[in-house]
Amino acid sequence: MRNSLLEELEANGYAVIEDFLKPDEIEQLLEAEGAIDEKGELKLDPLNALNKVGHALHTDIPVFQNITCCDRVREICWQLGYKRPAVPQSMYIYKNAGIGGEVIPHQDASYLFTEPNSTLGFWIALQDATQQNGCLQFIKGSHKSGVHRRYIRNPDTKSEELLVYDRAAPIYPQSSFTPLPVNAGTLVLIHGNVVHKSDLNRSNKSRHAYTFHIVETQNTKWSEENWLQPPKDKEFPIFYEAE
Ligand SMILES: O=C(O)CCC(=O)C(=O)O
Repeated sequence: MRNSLLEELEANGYAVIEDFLKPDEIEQLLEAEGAIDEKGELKLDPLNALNKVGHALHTDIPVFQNITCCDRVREICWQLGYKRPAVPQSMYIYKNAGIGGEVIPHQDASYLFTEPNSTLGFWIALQDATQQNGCLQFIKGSHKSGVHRRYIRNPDTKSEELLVYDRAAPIYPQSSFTPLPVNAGTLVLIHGNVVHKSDLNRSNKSRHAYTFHIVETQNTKWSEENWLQPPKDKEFPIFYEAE
């Protein structure tokens, strides 16, 4: 692992670690979601296939739990200075061939807000992610511009809308995004404030990914306005503690 990880993350708002997963680990995660056959083809009718599955794979499914709390993840937490990170959520994103939906431009901290900001996404490609099948795209350096809007529990408790944005969606020009094609097994670290998105998958190749987030718990407050809250009187699972 490189010493420049923190520098890369601080400069761009994301950092790339190739070959983070070994081929047999990729296979285990692909098989655990059961939607593709041994040739890598989708087993289901694409129209019935899922878009994503969440948010407790890291606690409820052993193969995902093993990757989420593996030594390589702990090493990254250590390198980036996390003291006692928790994992509030995880997701398997399918982005299936021909139908995989667009993920609109957003900052993860809009949804998983802490004070001070500590949200970090771990996004792992389980299949090659290309410009054709909807790889991630980033506005480099946008993590330096604060959190642009938040998705919160509606303070108007009489409203039928339980969750609302506190501001309108900002407009980000397409020309400001840099596509990030990566091979299967690559880990992309995503700063909580960096603006990113992914386009529709119009190609004939699916683009599966496993992603989870960490947040610091030491001297850091998880917002009570976040849509996601830990079970009553419990913390989100802690997978690493600095000595
Ligand atoms: O996998 C994707 O296409 C988008 C993932 C993403 O934006 C996220 O995990 O925050």
